[in-house]
Amino acid sequence: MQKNIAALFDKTMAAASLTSNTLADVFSKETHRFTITGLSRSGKSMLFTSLVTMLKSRSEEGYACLPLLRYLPPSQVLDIRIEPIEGYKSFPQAENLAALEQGQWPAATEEAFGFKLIVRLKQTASIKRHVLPHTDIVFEFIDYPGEWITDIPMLSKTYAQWSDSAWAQLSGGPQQHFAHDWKQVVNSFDFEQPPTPQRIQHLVHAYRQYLIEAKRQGISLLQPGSFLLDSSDFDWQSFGFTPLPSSITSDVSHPWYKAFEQHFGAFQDKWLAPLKQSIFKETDKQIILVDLFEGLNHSRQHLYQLKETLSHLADTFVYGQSSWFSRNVLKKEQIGKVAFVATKADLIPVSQRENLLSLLTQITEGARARFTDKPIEFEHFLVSAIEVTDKGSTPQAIRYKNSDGAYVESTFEPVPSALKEMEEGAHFPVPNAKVPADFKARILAGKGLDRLLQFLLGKGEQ
Ligand SMILES: Nc1nc2c(ncn2[C@@H]2O[C@H](COP(=O)(O)OP(=O)(O)O)[C@@H](O)[C@H]2O)c(=O)[nH]1
Ligand SMILES: [Mg+2]
Repeated sequence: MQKNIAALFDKTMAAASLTSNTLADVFSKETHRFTITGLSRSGKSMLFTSLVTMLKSRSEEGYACLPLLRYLPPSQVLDIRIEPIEGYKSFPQAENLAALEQGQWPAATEEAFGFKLIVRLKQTASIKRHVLPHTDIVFEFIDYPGEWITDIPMLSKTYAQWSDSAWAQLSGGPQQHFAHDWKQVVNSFDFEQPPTPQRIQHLVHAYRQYLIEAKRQGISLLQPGSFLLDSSDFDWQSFGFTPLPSSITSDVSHPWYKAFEQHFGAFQDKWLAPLKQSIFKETDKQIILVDLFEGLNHSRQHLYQLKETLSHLADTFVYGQSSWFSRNVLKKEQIGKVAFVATKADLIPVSQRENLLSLLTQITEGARARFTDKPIEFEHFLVSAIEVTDKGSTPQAIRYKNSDGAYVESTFEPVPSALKEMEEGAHFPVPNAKVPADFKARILAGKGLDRLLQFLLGKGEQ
């Protein structure tokens, strides 16, 4: 059954506006909505897990790790609470920690989860202090599968436009090497036969095999990403579609064109439009997580492809809904703030992190260029949600537990600081580091979260 997620989220919105029913609440509550977003495997879920762990450790164990001490000083903070957001399943913090305990990474996200962070501050202005003892600042975080985000741009395309661009896309770049089987299926397919559910399923399954394989091989622009998830709310088993050769998409009377155009329309109306409404809502600040290691591990072409993907997604990432821009930037005459954050920085020695930052800045170039005429300020920095590696015996080395559980040292060539420094055919092997037994201490030792909190909590001052 198709769940009506639009209705679900409308309920949440209504509830949100009703809770502020006392005067004190109206004046003492400030809600900020943040998008911490990124492609699948960019490190969203791990980052949320770490943030919640750090905050809980502060409020439950009184242990304030450094970044929190600086940005949420105990002298000002009365209390920090984590609560569910109505209408969303609660973030699987306990499951994620249980996985880490077992030496495994948190499971891939297949649906949306939400949580609120409520920071209760002491009221500092003396008049206000008599009326209201405190101010609550509410931060809302939503975690969702990265596969969804790459589908949002499909909303503004017709089936034929999408099909032609997807066909061209899978015929070039590193992904063309994984599209052979799919193309062969299409070449030997008899499109004179009518599009029955069985024949459609046959094509959809072949196309899905391509998506799965390309994803495994580090390709980032895969549409529809929603088809990659087994437990998708969109019923791609019955309403699936695939790109078709232009000989078919150029003939609007072709039965296969008609069938896929109809399914594509259902995908847009029943799935993408409500999804965009509910998840990619306007937010105060955006943080876009970028994993550069998948690309470094594969090839320079993969990094170019990542750059292209980020540029394609720039509108989705930065605007969310187009109202975000007008509401938060134009009306308030503010400067929009967007941070691009490279994750998993613990996978390379500290001495190489400068290069990684420079590479990140180049990878986001195309995305940023889409906003040159807008008052948006971009920041770049690195994080590690968990510091799984240790310093090595030289500045070029790190130590970690490898997949066999042996504690090893690896010495690194310099990370390329620009795409042109990476040679054609070369790749930068990334260590396959295991989740260590002392994971909790390593979460609290994560790097860059202070910068992230500063970005989130800063009042937007320049
Ligand atoms: N070394 C290291 N690996 C990380 C870190 N964060 C994430 N990872 C790896 O990246 C994978 C994907 O992270 P996840 O948070 O599930 O990404 P999501 O798909 O954006 O939610 C994890 O399974 C880990 O292998 C980090 O801070 N350090
Ligand atoms: Mg996830």
